[in-house]
Amino acid sequence: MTTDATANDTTDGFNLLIDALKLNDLDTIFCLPGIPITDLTRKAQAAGLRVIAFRHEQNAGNAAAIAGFMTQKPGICLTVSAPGFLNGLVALTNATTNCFPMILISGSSEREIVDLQQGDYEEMDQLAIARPLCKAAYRVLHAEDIGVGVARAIRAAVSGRPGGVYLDFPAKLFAQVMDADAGRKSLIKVVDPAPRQIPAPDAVRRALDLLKSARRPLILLGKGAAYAQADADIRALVEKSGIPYLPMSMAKGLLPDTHEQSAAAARSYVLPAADVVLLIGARLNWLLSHGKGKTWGGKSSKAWGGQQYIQIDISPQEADSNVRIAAPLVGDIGSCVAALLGGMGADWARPPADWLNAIAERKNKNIAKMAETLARDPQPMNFHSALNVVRDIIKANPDAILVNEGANALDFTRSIVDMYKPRKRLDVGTWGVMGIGMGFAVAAAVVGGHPVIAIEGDSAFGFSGMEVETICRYHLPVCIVILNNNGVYGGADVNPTGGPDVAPTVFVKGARYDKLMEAFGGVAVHVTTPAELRSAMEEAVRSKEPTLINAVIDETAGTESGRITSLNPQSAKKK
Ligand code: OXT
Ligand code: ADP
Ligand code: MG
Repeated sequence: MTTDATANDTTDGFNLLIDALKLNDLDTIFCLPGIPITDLTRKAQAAGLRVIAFRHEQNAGNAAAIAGFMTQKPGICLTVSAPGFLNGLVALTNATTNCFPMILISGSSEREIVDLQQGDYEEMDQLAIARPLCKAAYRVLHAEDIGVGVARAIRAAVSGRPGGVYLDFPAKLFAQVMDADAGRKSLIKVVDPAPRQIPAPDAVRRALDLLKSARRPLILLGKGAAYAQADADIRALVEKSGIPYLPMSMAKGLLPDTHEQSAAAARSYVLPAADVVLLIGARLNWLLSHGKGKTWGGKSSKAWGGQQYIQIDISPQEADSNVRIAAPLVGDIGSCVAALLGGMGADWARPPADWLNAIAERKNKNIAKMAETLARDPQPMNFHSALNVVRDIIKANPDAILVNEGANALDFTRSIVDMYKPRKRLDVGTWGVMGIGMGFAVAAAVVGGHPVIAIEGDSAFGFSGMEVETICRYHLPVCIVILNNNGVYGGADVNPTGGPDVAPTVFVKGARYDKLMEAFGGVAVHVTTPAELRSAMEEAVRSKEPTLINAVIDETAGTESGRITSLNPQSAKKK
């Protein structure tokens, strides 16, 4: 240990940082130790914090980000300097893109040497690099400023639109000693870090007037709605209004997917057909065709764009970012939804029956078609027959948290596996980024308190697969199912030259990912049928043992890029 601050009347940078986190109820650190933060991780553990050490900083960062999403408290990620910092930065930027609150704290080299570019150990001007890639970035140079630095980071992460914050701690800071009493007094317990933002009454009235005028209204729930933890009021708004709703991927389960007002199974019908759309914590970005594009999936390519929008968002700059927003409602979702509910009155008329009937007709047709597909038992197993099992397991265990990444593995899971409770589906988010899997799974198990089921494409898993060791080390109740189709989107591509190299999307055929779990003492299962998958998953959920199931899927069952094939330049040209 490097600190001399053993006397009762002094403290140091290490202890002040730990105390500042504890004072603000930030009790978990996701990290990867090394110079200059190794002692910090030890001391934090000794001080009673939960310290979860990873094998790669990106996974620790992803864990912090999703812990932030699940708890509304900034997740803390701690890394070493330059390379560790850069590894964590992808997760910090992804968190910011997704509006998840997290704080990346990185040790850094000596300012004097970095600024003169004299070649310090892991030299890098980290603050300058982080600043454009996250919501806010601060450096602390003096022990007496640690309290302020942590307080500013917390406020920046969770107030307004949540996001990622970088805190730069030069190595020398940790060992700085100061008077203990002065140190205590320098710390700040942040009061009301994410203040409610009450929408203006005229904005509420405007929104209600527009909603009332709709003939074909639709509510769109985004992951902001899931983050806001206003679950009861959101459900009350949907049910009192009688308006059909569509959940974005991570908003699934905000109301049970089996809810009669869910229009998820008629998605490509309702989006172009709706006349007024109420967006709750969802941006009109690429995932919603920018509010003017075409629906996805290839079959229906009907353009949409004639809608009028009401948009609830905490960011006053979000409205009009893609199309005109007729009624922006700026405020926190809890306050906005409560205000709408309060203004609806007892005489609120439910949407016209012809709209509801038209949706029901499409929805029932799609559900029947899905049931038919799910009932098949092809050899080899395909995405549907495997995910039919996962669907049943989640239905029987609605508290389980589902982590999901891949392309086909992602898209099929989203539409096949119903969610029943809020914030139970964690996935690739706004960027469609691969590599969140094991970081999310670890954090979900640590802060979620329920079994975790990670449904992974074999490519997706590879980005964070080494964290299987972390899952075993902390003995976490995580069941990983690898939908193994031998590659990126599938394994059937061939090298057109006939040369010895396989095609770029193809992996080793018949790879046994279960052996990776075996190496670290977890439960490893190899399955080729739905029945085997079912019994392995049931046992994993029952036993809560770290489990990896290598599920062999027909290598021709997927499509290029899953549901978003049209985003490939080549495919777009072909259309
Ligand atoms: O209405 P229609 O008829 O259209 O039908 C829809 C619904 O109505 C219906 N539905 C239902 N029917 C019946 N019953 C029920 N309950 C029901 N629910 C729905 O089903 C359809 C579909 O519904 P959905 O999904 O709601 O609607 P839709 O139209 O698809 O929604 C549009 C979108 C855009 C909102 C949605 O598709 C979406 O959210 N998509 C996200 C896509 C995404 O993010 N993909 C990940 C990125 S792909 C690519 O980038 C990959 N990479 C490159 C890479 C990345 N990403 N990152 C990094 C760091 N490096 C590289 C890589 C490497 S993916 C990838 C790996 C892939 O290989 P893997 O092995 O991992 O995975 P496999 O593909 O499995 O091999
Ligand atoms: P999705 O991908 O599910 O459509 P997005 O990430 O695009 O969701 O949108 C989330 C939106 O929610 C962001 O615009 C963000 O500003 C907003 N948001 C996040 N938290 C809150 C909150 N507590 N109150 C209001 N808006 C919020
Ligand atoms: Mg695959």
